[in-house]
Amino acid sequence: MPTEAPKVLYVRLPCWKIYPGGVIYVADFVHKQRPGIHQHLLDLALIAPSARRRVLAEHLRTLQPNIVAFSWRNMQSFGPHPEDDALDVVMNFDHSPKWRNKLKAAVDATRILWDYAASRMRNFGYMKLVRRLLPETRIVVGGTAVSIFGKYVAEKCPRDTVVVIGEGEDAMLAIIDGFTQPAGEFYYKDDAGTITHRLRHETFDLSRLTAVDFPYIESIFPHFRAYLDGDIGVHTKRGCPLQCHFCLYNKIEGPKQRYREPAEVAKEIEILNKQYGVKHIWFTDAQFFSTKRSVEHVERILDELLTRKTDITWSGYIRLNHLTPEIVRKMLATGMSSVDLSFTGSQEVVDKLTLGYSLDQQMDALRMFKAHGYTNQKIKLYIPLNAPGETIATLKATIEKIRELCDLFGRDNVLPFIFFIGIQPNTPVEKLLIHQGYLKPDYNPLTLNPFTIKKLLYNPKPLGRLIGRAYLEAVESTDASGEYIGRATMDIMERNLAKLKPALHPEERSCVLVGSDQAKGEPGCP
Ligand code: B12
Ligand code: SF4
Repeated sequence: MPTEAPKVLYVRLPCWKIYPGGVIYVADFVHKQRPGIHQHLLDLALIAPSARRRVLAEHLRTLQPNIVAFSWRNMQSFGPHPEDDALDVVMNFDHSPKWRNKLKAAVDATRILWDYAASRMRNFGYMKLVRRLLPETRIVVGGTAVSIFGKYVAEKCPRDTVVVIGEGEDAMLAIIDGFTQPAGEFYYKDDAGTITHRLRHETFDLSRLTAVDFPYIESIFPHFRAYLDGDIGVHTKRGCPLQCHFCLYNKIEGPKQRYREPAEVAKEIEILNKQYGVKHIWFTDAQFFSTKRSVEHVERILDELLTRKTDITWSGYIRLNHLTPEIVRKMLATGMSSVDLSFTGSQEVVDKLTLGYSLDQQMDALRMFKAHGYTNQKIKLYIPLNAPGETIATLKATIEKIRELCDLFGRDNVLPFIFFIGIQPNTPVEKLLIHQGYLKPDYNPLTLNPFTIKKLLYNPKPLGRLIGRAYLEAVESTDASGEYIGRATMDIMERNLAKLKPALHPEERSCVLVGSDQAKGEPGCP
């Protein structure tokens, strides 16, 4: 490493346009600790695909950085939902009664798979370009994708690369300081290609994350203003002590909740709002409201926002435990624009997925919203449809509860999101499905085998077909009516479930369809 202050080029790897909050927190922290260091942020998400290599090469030649630090957000992005065409493709391939649609889905799937594989190869290609043009430069890779698949990235990246797992502020600072006293968790591939792994021993104190110095960020990130008319991600804490079956956020961020100073969070939002005209904030915490302590922490942030009279709307993933009418009023008064929560209408499924709350209490909290200042905020329900434990009875219970919510908030405001569990590495649900033989113990979560990828989007028989057909019918009908696809899917499912007769063995989840579909020889739920 050189003796003068190193120059750092951050490269945000391509993904759908979304504010690069993670790497901005890292660069801001480094700047505050080592103001003399020259940093620059290049966001490849905003550069036309055909120009990305050229623009990166130009930056490398012009800036001659000593450290090139990549930020990689999504690697295994299959969690299809109605706003992602991969859901249509999987549904058509598996469940369309029309061969033409199945065939088209197979062709589309090949295209999506190619994009998926090619984007991964291109990302490693950018790292290799750095190694070729600047052989002495140290490469660093961080971000949520590598936090999950760090070992894999370490195997594929060039020599002398540090692959940072989880939060990156202290790890990056230690690398910039010469990497003689490393911090954080990382894999390191040395010059000989040997990979070593360091676990995190220290705790990063989140109160060190003071309000981002946006004028500085703008000075190193020419594309900063391109994000200001959309959602800006603001982090208030890290960690989640809960253990929902399908989730690995608690592994990415750790199980212990750590907090930023409420006044600093509010100041960050105030600057974004008043100096940069930002109107919408997404709180990027694993869960914005979760434990009792975290709710108290959020309340302090909301109080600060009220004092500062910010004019924003906001959203974030929330649970509805520990709310009081007072907090609800503050949430709405500070501009909460939607209630985004995991939802199933069956306590049995809540318990099977170890979501750790009472459904009755969740419904009471939603009624509390209605009673204390609710106007027309959207109620977005992320439904883990057909998760392990789902039965016809639980599905009917979910439909019933959605109906209740439509009566409460108005049909147009309730948005059931057709979401399936994406099986993620090292989660309890993955272990369960390996144990049940659904997945092979040595399956590769980053496989390019379309049949395994399809399996990772968990929607098994027999209910899978019922849901799939309802979804496909909803797509056709909503094209014409403009109805929200999730609501239409639930309606069609309700209609089809009403036609079901219990099978001979009611304890099995199988069912027999009576009525029009059966007349066409189409078993609704084989
Ligand atoms: C909030 C969130 C969202 C919000 C984002 C809202 C917004 N406007 O920002 C919404 C709901 C829109 C969303 C959408 C999606 N998301 Co999301 N999301 C998250 C979540 C919960 C937090 C991400 C975040 O912003 N964290 C806060 C910032 C501060 O932290 P960070 O980015 O991780 O950065 C830190 C470290 O990673 C590291 N770091 C980052 N860059 C760098 C660079 C260097 C050099 C270093 C050293 C360190 C470093 O240091 C940072 C600070 O400590 C994560 C899960 C999680 N708990 O992390 C999933 C997550 C990132 N999402 C994921 C996915 C797949 C998606 C979708 C593709 C889902 C879908 N199918 O549509 C979309 C894609 C969106 C897009 N445009 O790319 C995956 C990605 C990983 C993977 N499996 O490949 C995650 C990990 C969830 C999961 N399934 O496990 N998401
Ligand atoms: S789903 Fe939410 S509450 Fe559950 S473990 Fe994940 S982050 Fe925590």
